[in-house]
Amino acid sequence: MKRPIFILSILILILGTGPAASALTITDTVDWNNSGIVGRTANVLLGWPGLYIFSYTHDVIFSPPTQTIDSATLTLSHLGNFFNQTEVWLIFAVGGPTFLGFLSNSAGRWVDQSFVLPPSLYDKISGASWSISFALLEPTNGLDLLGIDKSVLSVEYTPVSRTNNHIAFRLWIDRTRRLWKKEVL
Ligand SMILES: [Ca+2]
Ligand SMILES: [Ca+2]
Ligand SMILES: [Ca+2]
Repeated sequence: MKRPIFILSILILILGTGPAASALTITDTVDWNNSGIVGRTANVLLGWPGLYIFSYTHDVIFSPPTQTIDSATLTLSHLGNFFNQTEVWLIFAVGGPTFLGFLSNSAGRWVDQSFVLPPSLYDKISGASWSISFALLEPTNGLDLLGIDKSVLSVEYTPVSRTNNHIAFRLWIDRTRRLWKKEVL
C-alpha cells in the first residue's frame, strides 16, 4: 500500500502547484524628466488647443522568452488633472484602440494611478519581446496642463522553459502511473 500512496502524494503535489507557480514578473519603466515639479522629474503636457493626444511606448524584453502573459498592469504617475467639465484626461492602449480609463483628480499632488489591462491586449503575445503603445487624450477646449512623471508596465508571465519543464514532468508522472498499473494489474 505504500507505493500508491507515494504516487498519489506526488500527483497531488504536481496538480496543486501547476503552471501558476512558475509565473515571473517583469516591469518596464518610461521615465519623463524634462523638468522638476513638486518633488519629481516630469514632462508637462499642454493639452492645447482642442483634441490633444500624447502617445508613448513600452518595450518589454522577456528573458527567458514568454509562453503566455498572465496579467498586465499600467501605473501612470500624473499631476494637475482637475477631472471636471473643463479638463478630463483619458488613457487608451493604441491599436483597437482600447479604452483603459479616466485619469483621476491629481490637482496639486502626484497620483500613481493603476490600470489593469484587459487580456485582449496580450492573449496572443509570446516570445522574447512585447511592444505596446498608450495614448493620453484630452478632448476639451482651453489649456489643460498635465505633469507626467513616469509610466510603469508590470507584466506577469509564464516563461517557455518552465512551461516545457512542467509538461515534461506531467508526462513523466503519466508514464510512471502506466508502469505502476501494468505491474499491479
Ligand atoms: Ca483642452
Ligand atoms: Ca491641468
Ligand atoms: Ca520622472
